[in-house]
Amino acid sequence: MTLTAQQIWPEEFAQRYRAAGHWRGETFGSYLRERAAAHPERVAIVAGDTRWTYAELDARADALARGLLDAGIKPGERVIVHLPNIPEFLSVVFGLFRAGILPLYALPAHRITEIEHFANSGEAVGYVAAERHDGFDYRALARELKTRVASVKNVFIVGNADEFTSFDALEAQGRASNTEPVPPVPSTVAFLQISGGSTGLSKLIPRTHDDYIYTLRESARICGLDGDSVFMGALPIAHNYPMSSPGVLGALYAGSRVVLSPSPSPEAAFPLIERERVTDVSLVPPLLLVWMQAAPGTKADLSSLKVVQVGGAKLMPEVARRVRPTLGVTLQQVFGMAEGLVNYTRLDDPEELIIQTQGRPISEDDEVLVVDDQGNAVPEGEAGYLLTRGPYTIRGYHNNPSANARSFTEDGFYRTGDIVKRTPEGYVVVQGRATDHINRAGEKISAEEIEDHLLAHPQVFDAAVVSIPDEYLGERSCAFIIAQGERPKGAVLKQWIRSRGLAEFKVPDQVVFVDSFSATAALKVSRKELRAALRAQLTAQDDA
Ligand code: OOB
Repeated sequence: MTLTAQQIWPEEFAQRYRAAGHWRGETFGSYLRERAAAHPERVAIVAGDTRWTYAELDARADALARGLLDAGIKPGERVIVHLPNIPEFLSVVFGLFRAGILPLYALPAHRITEIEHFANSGEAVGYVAAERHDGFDYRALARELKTRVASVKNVFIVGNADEFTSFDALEAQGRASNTEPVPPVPSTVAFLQISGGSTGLSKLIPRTHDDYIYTLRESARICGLDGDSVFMGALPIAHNYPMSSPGVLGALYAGSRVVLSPSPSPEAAFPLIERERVTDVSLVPPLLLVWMQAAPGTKADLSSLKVVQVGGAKLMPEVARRVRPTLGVTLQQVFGMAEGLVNYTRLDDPEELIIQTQGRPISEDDEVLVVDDQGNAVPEGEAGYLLTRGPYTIRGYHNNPSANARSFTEDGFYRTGDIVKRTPEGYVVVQGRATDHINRAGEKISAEEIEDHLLAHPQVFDAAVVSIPDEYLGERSCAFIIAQGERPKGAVLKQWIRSRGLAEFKVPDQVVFVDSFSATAALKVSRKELRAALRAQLTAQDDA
């Protein structure tokens, strides 16, 4: 698959980004090969008792590339990668990259409804999963997926594969093969990431080798990663943030060691930090709170930690202020999006900038506009909608003209949906957002998507899903329901969402029954205004 005309950067921009040295013609396959040649014996990945050197990761990626091509998957085709934080995540994505096959990343929490949507919209031909994770059997999901989406022909399972191809068999086959993968073109799409799904279903985000590797190189530099760094992947690494800001891929770019934690809980992560002398980790705000609560009482030695990054959702300044005293580390705020733009506070910034802002863009070529409803720039220091374009922000979603018409301006700026202010130093302070989704501990939930599922329940007449401020999660989801006839129990509706094959984080935290949407709310013309009125109503009750 090559980029469609709509998605490609106009030639004058591409030339500028190349001339500036941002796009250097590297590919994922080539950078891993170079690192493996430079320091073959250095440990690249640690997970449990597994330790792979750079040479080993490189060899496994080669074998998997051959195995995948021999299985009949063609360069340019898409394979869904639905794996938890295990080493095979990295060997298979590098194998796919090397074969020119595109990984399409799904989160471990996703279930059949989401995976089916990704498979259809990405026309996926393959699916890779682990046998089980967190008590869920992904083989059952694979079976269902194959019956629902005819294009999915190949299923590879890490562990006991049952009727599917085992990952070990795939790799062994590749080791014995002479197939020579053709290196992909750096300016073409390397993988598809998924959007937070602010309106309706998740959209697919096409990222190229050139643009994404630029962010890895710069992120690793900004975050101070080098051959002595030990980066922990604690959040699910399929997320753009722990994958690339600088994430596991940025750490491997820098020749650092990656330690994968099976869970981000202090119980799992702290002993690993001590054992592997972890120096850097990325967290979301609620996890930061849990870590700060657990750190003073832990027996584990956390003294190796140097930098804790926090992003994905707004970090409150009063929490930010406690990070250095509690954990003895430098805090780095990260405000980014899978569509592109990433902002970081710099490690040597004055403490107040680190505490009060969400940082500044990676690149001098990131164009950032803060505009009002009419699209005019607001005066410095005032809040407005954040628009952006640049050397690693997409120009369009995969195969989605209607979303593209909504989300991009005619001159190629991405409408982030975030409301921000800018400081005189050019740092961004996130104020809120214009789009109607719930940011639940960094997981984005589309109100519309959940409302549609609720409306499918026979006892639901109408539903509005809104975000409610939550001390721990940042935001939680609340479903306002007008029942059709007898009111079902809230728990029944929650179970209904689960039974629809959706990720657990999308199950409403709270269900509130109302007889009607209040007079003011009902008068509102759009769903968006209705949600805002309901949110205000509940918040007012909570305050009373
Ligand atoms: C990251 O990526 P996504 O695609 O899951 O979500 C992007 C959205 C942003 O538009 C913004 O609404 C919110 O998440 N967000 C933040 C934030 N970081 C992300 N809101 C307030 N403060 C922050 N620090 O979440 C993501 C991707 C790459 C790096 C970091 C985060």
